Amino acid sequence: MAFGHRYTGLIERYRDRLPVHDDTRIISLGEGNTPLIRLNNIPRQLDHEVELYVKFEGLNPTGSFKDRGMTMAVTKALEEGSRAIICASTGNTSAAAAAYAARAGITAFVVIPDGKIAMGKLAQAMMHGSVVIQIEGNFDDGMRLVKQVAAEAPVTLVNSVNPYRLQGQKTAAFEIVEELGRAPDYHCLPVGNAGNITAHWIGYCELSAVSGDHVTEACTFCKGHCRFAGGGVAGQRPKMVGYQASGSAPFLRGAMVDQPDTVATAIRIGHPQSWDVAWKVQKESGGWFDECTDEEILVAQKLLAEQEGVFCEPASAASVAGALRDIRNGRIPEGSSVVCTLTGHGLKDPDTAIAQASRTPIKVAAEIGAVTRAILDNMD
Ligand code: AN7
Repeated sequence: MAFGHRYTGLIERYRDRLPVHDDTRIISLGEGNTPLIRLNNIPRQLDHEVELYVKFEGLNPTGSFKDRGMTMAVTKALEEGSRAIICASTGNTSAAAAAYAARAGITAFVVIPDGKIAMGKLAQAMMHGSVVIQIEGNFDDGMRLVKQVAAEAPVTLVNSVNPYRLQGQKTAAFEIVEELGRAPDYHCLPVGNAGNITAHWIGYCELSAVSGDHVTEACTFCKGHCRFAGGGVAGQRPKMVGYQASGSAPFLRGAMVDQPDTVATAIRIGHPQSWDVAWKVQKESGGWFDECTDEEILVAQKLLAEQEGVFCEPASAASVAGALRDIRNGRIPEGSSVVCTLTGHGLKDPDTAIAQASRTPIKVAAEIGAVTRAILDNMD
């Protein structure tokens, strides 16, 4: 990058492919431009040769991929004259909504399930000054309620049913193709509402399109907002693979789940908002949905933290848990390039991390003999 060039977020970066005007006031916190990290230690232990990357979306300004969508949603809400936004959330959407509303100088109302939200996310929503409404119900109840509110009150709904959200989130696919010089063979993501897997597919489709027209059924979900830029590798798109937590896996059950449950609270969602379009993504891309148990998710989270130095939240680890299983069983063939999206940072949920860490702190006296002993006892 040239001297004097300041990265100012993904709308500026991809302005020609996003629905903004020259005079649009852009609300940004410098989101996007996240690292694509090639895993070294984990693949070495596999019998199968693969090129495995993680796109670490936990390094966005509020610690999750939601910032990509929120910069667009809040920018457009402001442009349309809105003074307040609202969302239901399992935590990360509320953190992003709260931060971008603060930046824009408008009010955020966030509706969250009482108790089932990770501590870091609650801290963010509170600290950014949003109005936090805890309901005695789950995310799906909250979603139903905020849709009703937004239909009546002068507040803009910023859940992923807002088409600008997916427009922002599609830019993650642009970054990946730019870095790899091509689309990966497989792109694996955790799935809750299935907005993000859809957004990525829109991004890949835009890049692979040779002409300026909607080429896929899924893309019609952009509701006319996307601009096909082409310029990518024509026709080359990944197979999209979505992993759900077993206790919250409507795409595996083939029907909505009324009492979703999982340690991965971010994806504790039983009634996905992007249900129909996500099935189209799966069919068009030739990918699949699968599920991971809570245990598999936590094992993968710990593996990434201990062996690669990458700390993601439990929901994010579902992508790697599932990918590793599908690499081992050959569903993802040898020689493939695979990108797993790590959707959120591990610091979001310190309680789950501390509860399962391999080593607990060793308490000793503040004295050299005791400290030395602790070190010698724990040398590998
Ligand atoms: C870390 O914050 O739905 O399939 O309300 O926080 O696009 O829903 C969060 C979702 C994956 C699932 N990983 O993405 C919310 C919310 C993390 C998440 C997902 C979420 P979608």
